[in-house]
Amino acid sequence: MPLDASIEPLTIIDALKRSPARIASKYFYDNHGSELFELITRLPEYYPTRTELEILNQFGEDIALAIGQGLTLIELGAGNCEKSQTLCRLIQPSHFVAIDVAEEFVREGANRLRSAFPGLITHTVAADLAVPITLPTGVPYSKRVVFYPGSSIGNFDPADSLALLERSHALAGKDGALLIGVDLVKDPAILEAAYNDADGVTARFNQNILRHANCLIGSDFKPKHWRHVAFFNNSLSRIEMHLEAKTTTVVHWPGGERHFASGERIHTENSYKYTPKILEDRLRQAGFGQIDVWMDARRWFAIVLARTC
Ligand code: AVI
Repeated sequence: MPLDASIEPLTIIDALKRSPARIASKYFYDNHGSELFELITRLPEYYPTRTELEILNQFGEDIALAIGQGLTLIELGAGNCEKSQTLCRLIQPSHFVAIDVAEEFVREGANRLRSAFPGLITHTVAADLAVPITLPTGVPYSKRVVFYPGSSIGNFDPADSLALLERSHALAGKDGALLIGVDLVKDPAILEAAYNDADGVTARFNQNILRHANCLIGSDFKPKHWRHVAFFNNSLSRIEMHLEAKTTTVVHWPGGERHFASGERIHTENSYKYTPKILEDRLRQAGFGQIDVWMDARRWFAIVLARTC
């Protein structure tokens, strides 16, 4: 299988050699992984996507009033730009900037948004959120709202999430804001069900990372030989996803190999669950000022508007 030259195979291999082994969660999202994630968002057990939309629909007018109109909307990890459609209807931005690693995917999404909102000036930026982002010339400097929906902040460890919030603060500029969706701490049974759906879609999503690794580093993982494991780690307030070897197995790649004992795990994802207080503290640490919070009636999810000054 051809190796992807834009990925550094060594980074993946180094992480695989560690104990416990890791594969970074960004490698979930090849084409098939992105399709599986779309399916996850529609599962009955996976409440975050629909709860966030519910909050946007219920409090849309209040949110729009707090944000204002005619500004520049910048969506992080925009994907197909679907979430921005609802927001654009509410706040009628003059400019829209879609940022995502998947350039083609995001360009199609931005095109769809332009057709739905004639007059909207759109820009796309292919960038990894883990590093500082430069916006194209032509994006206004003032009245910027950075939009980061879907609780994707949960997939960053505390230090990295702070760094991302600081970068969002810089991106929003002096008179800007961040509008962010965050999944909240709740009954572990509800959390664990969301990552262990009855149809096994999340299990396939998790196993697919091995197929993607095979493409990227030329390894010979057999996804069926790995069991999906997901549980809530209460002390770290996060869902952890792992892949557990069903039997003793050896995985090879060009120039190396790794032995896994039966039951040994590869850690593939953390999904941190916040309390409103922890989120607020982190936003303040990143430099944000006034904070407004909207939640659903069950207090399962929050949409937060944090102003830069
Ligand atoms: C993208 N991210 C917010 C999802 C989450 O819930 O952490 C990824 C996911 N992993 C398993 N299911 C969904």
